Amino acid sequence: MTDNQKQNTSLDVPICDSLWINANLATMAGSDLGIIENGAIAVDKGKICWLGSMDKLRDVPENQSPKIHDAKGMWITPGLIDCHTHLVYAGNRANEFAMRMEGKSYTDIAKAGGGIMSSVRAAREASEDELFRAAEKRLRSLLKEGVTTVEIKSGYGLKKESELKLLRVARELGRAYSVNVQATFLGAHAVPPEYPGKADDYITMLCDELMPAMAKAGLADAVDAYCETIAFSNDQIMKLFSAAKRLGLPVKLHAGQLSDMGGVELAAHFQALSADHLEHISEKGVEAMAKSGMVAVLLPGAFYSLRETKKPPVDMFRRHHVPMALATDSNPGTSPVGSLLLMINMGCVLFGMTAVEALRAVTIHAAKALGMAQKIGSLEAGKDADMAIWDITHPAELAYYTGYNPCAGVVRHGQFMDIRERLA
Ligand code: DI6
Ligand code: FE
Repeated sequence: MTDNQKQNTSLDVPICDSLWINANLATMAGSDLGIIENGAIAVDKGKICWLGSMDKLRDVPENQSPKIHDAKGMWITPGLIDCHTHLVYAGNRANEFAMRMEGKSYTDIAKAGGGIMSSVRAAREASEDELFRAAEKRLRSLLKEGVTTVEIKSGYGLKKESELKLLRVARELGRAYSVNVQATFLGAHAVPPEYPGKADDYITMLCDELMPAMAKAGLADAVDAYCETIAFSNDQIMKLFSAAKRLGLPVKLHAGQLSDMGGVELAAHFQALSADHLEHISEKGVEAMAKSGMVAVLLPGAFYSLRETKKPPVDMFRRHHVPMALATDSNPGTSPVGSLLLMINMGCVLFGMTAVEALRAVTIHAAKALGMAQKIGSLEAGKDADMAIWDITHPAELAYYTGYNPCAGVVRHGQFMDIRERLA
């Protein structure tokens, strides 16, 4: 291209309040990493207003003085998104982990009164402040790794005030750390002791009493349920999802984790945002997901911690063009995980995803699993300026390392946050 042509295609820096220069961009736009080497990003009022190659930029107009950030050749990706966590809980279940390592099964422990019920007792007893302080340690671990959006489920209260307490703590974590928190109601996580053998009555209480109160208080952005032999049936979930739809809340579903109950087909009928776990899903279920545009959220932390052997059908998701997301499933029983970067590595090593798939799985596909792909998940003009800055030489390093965090900083709504400051 002649200098004159270049001159014609180049432009003055657009009106912006900050400009990131000398950066390699992995935008996740399109169908791969969307790489722009030696690029720049202009941010205005918390949104990306321009991005492209540095050599397209002429000068900053005289009447402008954006804050210039020199990335010095580091990589910038969209802020990472952990789209499936049970982050707010009290205590831990390390004792149960030890029991499992001595041969007890997760189901045996649950049947003996442990498992989710153990965490329910702890969460009901804990104050909001105690729950906040317990959860913020886990949130800080994610934020250090460039996470800018976290989905947080309830599900350890299983009665009105306790469930609302967990959702309030989730909202408060978002405010305190200026991280984007998507709160999900998971009252249908297990049948509480107040309803012994009366799962139907419990679902009725959720639909008629708890969920309307929750929606009125604006405490949840979606509704989830646990479709499993040890949890809730398709009919019970159908009733719950119908109530969610009446309240204008999107749905998602824990499905196919230990068995295939056809829950995914049911979720597709309700245009669910995602189905999560999916180790036991059938091809018919994958086809239903493809048809309804659902995201497959894969949770290698639970697979690993439970020492499962049946892997989710990654190749089937590929063949049917079902987008795959990865998340920590951070919870005290099956996935006490503090690292989303490790999930990227496990998505590749344990589940056979490519590095490109695994990186898109914690950015644009995770955004889609939260119904937020128009707002976050890729570096594109008009989207929120939520970005992560990495001291790496290629994005594949984010899938390559285990136990090493190359995150050099985070930008949330256009505001640079020095990780050290943010977590002081
Ligand atoms: N699937 C899981 O792996 C977690 N919940 C769910 O629906 C387990 C949660 C726990 O054991 O506390
Ligand atoms: Fe989960």
